[in-house]
Amino acid sequence: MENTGVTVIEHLLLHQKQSPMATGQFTRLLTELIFAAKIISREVNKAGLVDILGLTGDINVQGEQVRKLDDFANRVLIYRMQQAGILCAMASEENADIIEVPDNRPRGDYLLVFDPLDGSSNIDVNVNIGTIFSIMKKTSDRNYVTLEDFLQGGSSQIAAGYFIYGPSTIMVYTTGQGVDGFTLDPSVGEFLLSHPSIKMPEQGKVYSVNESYSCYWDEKVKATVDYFKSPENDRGKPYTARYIGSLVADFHRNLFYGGIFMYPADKKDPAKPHGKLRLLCEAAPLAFIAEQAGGAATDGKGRIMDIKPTALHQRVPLFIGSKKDVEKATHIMSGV
Ligand code: AHM
Ligand code: MG
Repeated sequence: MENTGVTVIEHLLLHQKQSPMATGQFTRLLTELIFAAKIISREVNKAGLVDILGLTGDINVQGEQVRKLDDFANRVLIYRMQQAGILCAMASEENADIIEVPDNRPRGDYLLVFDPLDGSSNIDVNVNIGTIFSIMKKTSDRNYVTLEDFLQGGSSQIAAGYFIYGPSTIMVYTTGQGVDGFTLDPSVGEFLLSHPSIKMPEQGKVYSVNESYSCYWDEKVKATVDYFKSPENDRGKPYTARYIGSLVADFHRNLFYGGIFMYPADKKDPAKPHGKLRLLCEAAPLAFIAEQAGGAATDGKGRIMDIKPTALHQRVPLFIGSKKDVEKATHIMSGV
């Protein structure tokens, strides 16, 4: 008989069984999230066929134009997750403030932060995009949620992951016990375990950075990028440049092939004094995955996972990927 594989739900239930304290709430949360991602995946797959490409005409909290698919993904996630009865509140890259679960819906203790459609400038040209998520628990015993509840360091994450909508739709996630990847089999509508216990190569061959901003970089960033391009680096030959402009896709490639993704601060660009990427919905969840896969993530000085956020949409410089490559970048960045 055909080996039909382990579904992500079976995988979750197996882990739930191994944890005597588990109540099933977390499994239910991920089940809802997976369902929302399947809906988004379906819509992404038919994006060229329906009137869903292009801009909505709105500007989001980040000052960027909102694309229709961005908006669709955001609304699906908010709606499904509000109904689930496991969350007390959410935060989305697209919304200025936290999103509370309405009073008439049951609430749980979990907090969900997400980037509904990362890499959205690529939507209209059929390049990989993704949904990034981070799950935390409310630590206060107040019966309401405030911004403060969300300002937890990356190390407090209970789980983190992403869905990448590419030639296949893949889910990668961690709960702090390694990283597993699941591929959506569209014929049965299930995510099947395709990449168990993912390990990132200790050193890679790829560097990913938007080099057109080099005129805005300070000397340390320039020296860091020059290192990866130099034939005199630790590899003895230049790294290969790969930059998709979709963080989730650049990260996913480097997770398997090894390498480093960099989005440094643009010191001279008033729009990006702290880089572009957001700590809570992009850098921290991917840092959790990178570390669990044997990689690393820093802001050029210290671990992303150690940064205590001060604002919901805080941005950070990001150096993430293979351990040796990130260590090298951090070493050069800190001028040691
Ligand atoms: P988004 O979440 O609005 O799509 O923005 C984040 C994206 C990342 O996916 C990507 O790494 C980066 O922005 C690309 O930015 P740039 O075009 O400045 O290189
Ligand atoms: Mg993003």
